[in-house]
Amino acid sequence: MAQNITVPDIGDFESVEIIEVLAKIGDQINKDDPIVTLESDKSSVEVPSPFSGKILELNVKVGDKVSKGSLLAKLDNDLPNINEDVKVQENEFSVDKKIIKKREKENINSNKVIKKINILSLKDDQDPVETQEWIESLNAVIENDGPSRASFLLNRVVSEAYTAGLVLPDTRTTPYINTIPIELEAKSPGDQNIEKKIRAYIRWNAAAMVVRANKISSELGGHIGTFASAATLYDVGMNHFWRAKNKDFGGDLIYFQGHSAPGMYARAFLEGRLSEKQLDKFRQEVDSGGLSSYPHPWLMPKFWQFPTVSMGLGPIMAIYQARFLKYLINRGLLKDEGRKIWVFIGDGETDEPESLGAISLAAREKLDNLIFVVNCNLQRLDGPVRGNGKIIQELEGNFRGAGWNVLKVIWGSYWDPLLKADKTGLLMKRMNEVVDGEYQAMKAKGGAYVREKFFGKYPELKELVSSMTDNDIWKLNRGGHDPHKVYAAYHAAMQHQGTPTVIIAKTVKGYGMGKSGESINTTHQQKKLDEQDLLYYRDRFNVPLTDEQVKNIEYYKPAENSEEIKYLKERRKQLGGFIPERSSLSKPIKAPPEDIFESFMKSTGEKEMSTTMALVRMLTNLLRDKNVAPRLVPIIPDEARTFGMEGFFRKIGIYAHEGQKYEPEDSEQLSSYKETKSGQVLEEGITEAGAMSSWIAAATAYTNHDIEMIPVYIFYSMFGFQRVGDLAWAAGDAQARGFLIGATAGRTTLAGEGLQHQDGHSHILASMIPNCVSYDPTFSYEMAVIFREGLRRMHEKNENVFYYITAMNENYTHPEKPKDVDEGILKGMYLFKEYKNKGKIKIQLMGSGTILREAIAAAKILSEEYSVDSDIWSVTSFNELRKDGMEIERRNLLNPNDKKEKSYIEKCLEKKDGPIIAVSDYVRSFSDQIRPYTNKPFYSFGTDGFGRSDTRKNLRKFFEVDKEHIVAYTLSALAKEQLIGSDSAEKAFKKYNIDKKKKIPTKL
Ligand SMILES: Cc1ncc(C[n+]2csc(CCOP(=O)(O)OP(=O)(O)O)c2C)c(N)n1
Ligand SMILES: [Mg+2]
Repeated sequence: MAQNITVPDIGDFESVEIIEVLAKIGDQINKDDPIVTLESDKSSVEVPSPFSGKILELNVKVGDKVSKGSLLAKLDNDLPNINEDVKVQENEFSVDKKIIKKREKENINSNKVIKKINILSLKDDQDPVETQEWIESLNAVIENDGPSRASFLLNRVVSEAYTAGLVLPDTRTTPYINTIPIELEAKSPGDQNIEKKIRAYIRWNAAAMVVRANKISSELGGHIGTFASAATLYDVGMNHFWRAKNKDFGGDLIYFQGHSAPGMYARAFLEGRLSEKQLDKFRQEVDSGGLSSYPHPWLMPKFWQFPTVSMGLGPIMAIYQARFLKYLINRGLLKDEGRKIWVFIGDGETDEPESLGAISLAAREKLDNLIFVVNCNLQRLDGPVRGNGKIIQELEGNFRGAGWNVLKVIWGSYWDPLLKADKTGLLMKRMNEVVDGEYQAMKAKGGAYVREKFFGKYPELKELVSSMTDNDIWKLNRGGHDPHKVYAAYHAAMQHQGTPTVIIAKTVKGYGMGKSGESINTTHQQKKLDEQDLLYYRDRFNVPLTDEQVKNIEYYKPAENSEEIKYLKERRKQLGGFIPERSSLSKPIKAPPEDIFESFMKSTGEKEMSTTMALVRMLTNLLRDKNVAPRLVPIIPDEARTFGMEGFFRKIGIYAHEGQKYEPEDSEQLSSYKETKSGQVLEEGITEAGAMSSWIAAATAYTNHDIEMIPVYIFYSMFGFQRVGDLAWAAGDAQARGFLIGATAGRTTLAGEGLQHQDGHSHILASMIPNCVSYDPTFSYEMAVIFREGLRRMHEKNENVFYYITAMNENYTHPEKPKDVDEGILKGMYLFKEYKNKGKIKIQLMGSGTILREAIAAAKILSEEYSVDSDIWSVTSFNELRKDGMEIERRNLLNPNDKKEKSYIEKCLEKKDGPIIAVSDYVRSFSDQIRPYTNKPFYSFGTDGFGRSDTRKNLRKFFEVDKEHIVAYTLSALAKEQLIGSDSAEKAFKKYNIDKKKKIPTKL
């Protein structure tokens, strides 16, 4: 039966142009295959076929204008629905049944094991008997009906109380004790004696490495106190939990706290992965073979995976990493192997907005593959910072409020008997009331002090510890230093499902460092230990070194066949290999055929479009390439519609781990909002830091997941590098591969939005990142050549660079690509047009982005009205030209006897006459960058100063980059060069009403 295919609801648009017809008469098509592409003045979108069948008639051609209801084609759809017949099982890899089963089996059934509630008669209890009755009833419910029923009852009581208007208990925080009761602690299968020894050696070697480096020069710096406080937290993970990447498993991903790096090197030394010589080159990297101060994949590309030391970036990148892992699984690109992402951060680091800024997302997305470990040593750089509060409680409130599973590991096993013996609840009360500043002081001042200040507050508590010596009291340990408690928490975190977990562990900064740096305010800076300190450290952890060896600060490594080394290696073998380790087994993506980009090389004729639209069309075309399509990850933090990307919603779906639970408001429309579990678009919400973190996760998937992805993150250019520049720097370190698109770019191009929106410097910021390749193209063919080359370099040739390309929202016509300009486009400049008929005087006119068009217009005026001819250069990248210029100049200076090499700019300009006039929509320093390599008089004009809202025309006049200013300033520059008299310039200033008294825009 013949079916009509008509234009569906396309929103507010009428009479939109058909720019592509994607089917032919006789084609057999599937439901949802695109028939035509429509383009309005803002976006282009494909129209999918509502049925499958054979095309009988095509009723439209390219250039036709259509509206809702217009007939596009006729289809014979008597045939069976091909789409349904060959329906690919969605996400065939997404669920590995074995793993689910294993997880189910391992999952602690909280209904079975539960501790009964202790009846404590609290001091401030008005009616202890009544309290006892309530608690006994609760215990009876737990015993007879299980904890779920008990929880239900409690929740009911609380909601009834709420309805009755009662003041409810504050449930953000729980008492200041461990979350996991002793009865429910999973026991470590490890040999505690051997593990203790291994930990001691690692501690020693980590400290020795820092001290030895600082013997060479105190400039080198380093940290001892941080790893000293975190050693147990890392050791338990390394010995029992973290599974490495190998041929059978993707590997857990561990974000190490940046300045705990010495501990990781010290372990790698015992594992035989690093030599003594390498340890001795800690922080001495200039000659190769040194160890980087912190985790830097750029510097140690086979070791470190994640750059974490800029505080806050690790946590947010890890959250989006966990989300991206689920994305890959839900899209069927990766198997679900139950991999986990572990993130180590300091309590001080949690003050960074990025650290906690995305924790709600982690809970909302049900990232049960994510485990945070916050090392709360109650200190930052100069001390506690918030000594009057309790960071553990503060964090518990934040994470619980966000919906995380919170496991507090506050007290070590030595406290267990005391807590058990505390029948009055006073000990817990005292634990709750002491603040961090006091807890810190206690660990600096010894057992007698703790007896007096902590237990001494209440006679009952003093009594509780009366049989203990000061030394016993001093030994009362913190949870984060107790391998049993840490093991139990990690075990519980591994089993937990449905939400992310945070383990909040209490430790001592500089643990074991004694007078030299244990829990004192200067611990953080400690990088030198004198002889006495070293001897103390050795004794504290029983490191088998003689006094002499200690004085020489020798490393300690037991023999290969010692039980410690055998144990350590065996543990890692069981867990699949070493961690950290960086590798990539991903396969390159075959670059798409040239014809995908063909249409962008042609003139658009009268038709106007923006480079953003051109790019979006390019992406739409790429979605038709079978190699590229599945790997594209469009990331949008902002208004997709601003960038004309709404066509992607329906076509490839927005990623939503729970699918779509509602019928969208615009469900009738062609570009309706479609959320789906296998969706491809990451529509992030308004979080540039989050979107950038997603981009980094996708851009490093080639190493973290062994799959090459092509992330394309589109944002308002002003909210890119300026906003998240440090993440971009980390992306460079991590060797990200992908596209950053600074859309609505330019200080005079995003006209009405004003000062905070108009970007005139993102390219300068991009130029600072060594492996960022950046372009400011004007025409769609330039955009196409650049994008195609980006795909080839990054994703086919696997070069570790990333691309920053600015795209504009100004609509204009685009010419056909001139001949033989591809190389110039990529190198940064090419001759766009030459005026050589009229004048004797010539200028070299350079322009980029939208302001190139002002230069083109100015060249025409100069030639026609002032007999000044121009060579017009389209400069696609002042940044790339600068890189080349710098390199060639350096080479020439290094080789004064050799024939001088020419930079690309010199080659372009060597046979060209006249001064250079360079213009862009960016600050002058953007084009000024190439000044040293031109050997010609150089005048640059740009948009220095704060932006403001107005029309493009007025803004360009204000910043003096419109065609009139270019003409007048050029004439003045020529006068200065004594090539013409000054009267032409004066006339031009008058003619164009240029107010000479107006202040320079940087002062306005
Ligand atoms: C963005 C940023 N700001 C400042 C620093 C300098 N810095 C290094 S460590 C540190 C203190 C960290 O305290 P915390 O997170 O509690 O770690 P701890 O050493 O106590 O485990 C600071 C401020 C940094 N690395 N990154
Ligand atoms: Mg700290």
